[in-house]
Amino acid sequence: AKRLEGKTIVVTGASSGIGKSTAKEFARTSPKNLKLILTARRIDTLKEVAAEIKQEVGDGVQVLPVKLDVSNPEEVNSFVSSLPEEFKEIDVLVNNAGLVKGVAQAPDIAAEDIKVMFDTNVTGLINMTQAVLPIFKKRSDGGRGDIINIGSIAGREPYSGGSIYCASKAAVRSFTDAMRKELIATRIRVIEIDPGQVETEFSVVRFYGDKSKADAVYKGVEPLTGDDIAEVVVFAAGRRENVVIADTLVFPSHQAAAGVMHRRS
Ligand code: NDP
Ligand code: 8X3
Repeated sequence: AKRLEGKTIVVTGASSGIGKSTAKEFARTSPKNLKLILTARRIDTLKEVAAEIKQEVGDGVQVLPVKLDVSNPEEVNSFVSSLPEEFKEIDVLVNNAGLVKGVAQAPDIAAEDIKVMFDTNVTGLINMTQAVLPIFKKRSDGGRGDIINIGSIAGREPYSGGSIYCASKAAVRSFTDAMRKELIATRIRVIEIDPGQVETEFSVVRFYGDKSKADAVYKGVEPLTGDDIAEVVVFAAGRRENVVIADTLVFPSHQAAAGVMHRRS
């Protein structure tokens, strides 16, 4: 917790699921002088998350909710310059915002779904990284700071009905691995955390708001929670500076691959 003291942390997609849990876990772990910048499209929900954090850990943590659509390059470009002065020195960027749309297979995948998945999961993550990296690179030793990218088992193991989502997460993985090599002469840590099945709003979004279809995904299984992944994110950020938790795959105990799940009937 001491290592995180005084840090400025950005979490994208902090209005729900893994991102919301991550924001709370940082606040709980290091409630002293932490500066949390919470971003997502739903600003009202972010404000609720900020209030919950304040209520839980008190005023040692400064929380700034910022409305930001990572798929909109103009919004990402103006993100850093529009931050209040005391929040500009970002130390940790958690690129978590992401989504899946549908289970359609080629040639029936809606153009809009393809676009939103790539614009958010890939281009959004890359643009956020490019916006924040100059802040890291100005620091000593060639640069300091953490980029923590939330990938997925889907990026390692493509499955039918998920071709675009899987391709988007494979792109995250390639971008992350290349960047770690590019930044080898710096103290910037490039970290990827790949969850297996986590119960969040993920499946509700996949099924365009159909809660019963989403619930069916988790029927008879025991998925991870957002908090489980949040603990891994905060652990990685809290290591000694020379320790890079470069690449982590996290399953619930009844999952062994993208499509290998033990289901109680
Ligand atoms: P949720 O749907 O619960 O949360 C997704 C978050 O991303 C929301 O806060 C949402 O906020 C935000 N988001 C979506 N689109 C945008 C956008 N254009 N700009 C900014 N924020 C956006 O899902 P999860 O918590 O499960 O997902 C988080 C990450 O984890 C994603 O990258 C997902 O791919 C990954 N993941 C999830 C797994 C799972 O099984 N749940 C497994 C492996 C990886 P808002 O709508 O307010 O913008
Ligand atoms: C989410 C995991 O396998 O449901 O990234 O696509 S999966």
